[in-house]
Amino acid sequence: MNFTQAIVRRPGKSIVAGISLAGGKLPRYDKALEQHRCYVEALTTCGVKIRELDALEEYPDSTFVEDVAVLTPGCAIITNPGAVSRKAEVTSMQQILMNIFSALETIDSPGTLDGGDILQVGSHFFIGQSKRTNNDAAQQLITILEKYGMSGSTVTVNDFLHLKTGVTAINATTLVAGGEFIDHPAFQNFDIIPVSRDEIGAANCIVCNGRIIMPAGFPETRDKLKPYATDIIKVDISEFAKIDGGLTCLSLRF
Ligand code: CIR
Repeated sequence: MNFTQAIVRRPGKSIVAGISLAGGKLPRYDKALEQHRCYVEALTTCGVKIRELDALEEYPDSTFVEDVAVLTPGCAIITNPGAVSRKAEVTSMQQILMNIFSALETIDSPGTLDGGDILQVGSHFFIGQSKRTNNDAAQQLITILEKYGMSGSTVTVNDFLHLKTGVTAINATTLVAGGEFIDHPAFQNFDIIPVSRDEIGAANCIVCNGRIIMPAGFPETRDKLKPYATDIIKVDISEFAKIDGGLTCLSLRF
């Protein structure tokens, strides 16, 4: 998990209208902006060059750039997000990725896929089948991956918004996982760092050039992760969590 670059998009004032499963408190724009700044700083500390895109006010969830593309060593894949209000977010990302990647692929209707459902471990991609990502899209993605010498397989997601809300990779053989993914058959060949119910938000971490970026407020998981990194950077993403956003969804890393 070595990255040199990341794409992020500043949240807009419209973030208060982002989709929320729980429908609880609304994010505060000023606080979200400050948390986003700290997130960018954390990636920069990891040695990543940031391309920061302007806010797209017409799309309240557009700060969650991870959902609109899947970046692989062979190609960039433009997704077809599962939420209707998010579909048009792909247009501007396609323009940007066209200038970076020589090969661009797309997931097409009736396939729907959110990048948050894609967990890459080496050259294999686990594809969460969730409320946002369907089997049609999963099969399209597997065909694309195989064309470029990679592979994919599906994992059913029942209890989380996305696959990576509940499980992320720490290295080629180790995952940090919560809930249904702690002892899921799809991950039986991995060492699992389990996240307790109280710290479920900590299952979504970013490993970047030897460091781990994790959400603030999860001391038990932080201690478990310490042996796996030269440094652990905590970032408070409470405003994004109010609308079901985690750490990974705020960037596209490559
Ligand atoms: C949504 O429901 O689409 C946004 N409110 C949250 C997206 C989070 N993205 C992610 O986990 N990859």
